[in-house]
Amino acid sequence: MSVERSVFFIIPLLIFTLGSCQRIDKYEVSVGEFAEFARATGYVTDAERYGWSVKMKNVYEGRVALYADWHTPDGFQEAAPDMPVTQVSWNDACAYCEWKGKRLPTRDEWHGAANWDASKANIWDNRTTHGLDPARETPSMVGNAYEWVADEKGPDALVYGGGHLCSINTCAGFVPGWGKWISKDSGTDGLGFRCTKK
Ligand SMILES: [Ca+2]
Repeated sequence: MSVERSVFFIIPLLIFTLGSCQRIDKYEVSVGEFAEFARATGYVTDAERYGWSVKMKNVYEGRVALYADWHTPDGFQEAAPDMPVTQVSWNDACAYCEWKGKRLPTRDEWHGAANWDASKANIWDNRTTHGLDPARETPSMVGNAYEWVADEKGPDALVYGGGHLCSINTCAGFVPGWGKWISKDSGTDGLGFRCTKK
């Protein structure tokens, strides 16, 4: 194959690949990144306004935890900057992405990105015992924090993918299409998000 002919085929492939890579942020938003947003804007999250949020016991059960917010997801212990930010509502997630000049991905976009890197995204973490991992140390969209996506329906919005509390028998097992509608102003200690380009 001549050089010209090779370039002709390679360039479109690169454009497609880069475009796919950049579509959705590679990592969940971290506590440190969210802190930067809060400092710059003075933004107050829903959980901070309420003075409480939900701490999950397992994938099915949660309890009210006083003073639980993104600083202290369980109400007591300060979250490390490299951990995925949690105790953020859909409203909070939208505000952060907007500040970054981005937005939440839709369910279809999220699903597409997970499929795009199926070798990583669909591997079950099977690390359900030790809580969340740092945002930049987990290759899996399906594992670690659950994630808000843009889809909304009245007072609710969609939480998509799996999370660290899921096992092979819960959250529809390996299927990255598991989703749950919950109130837009609520959060848990295992629920975060990632943004995508507008
Ligand atoms: Ca995740």
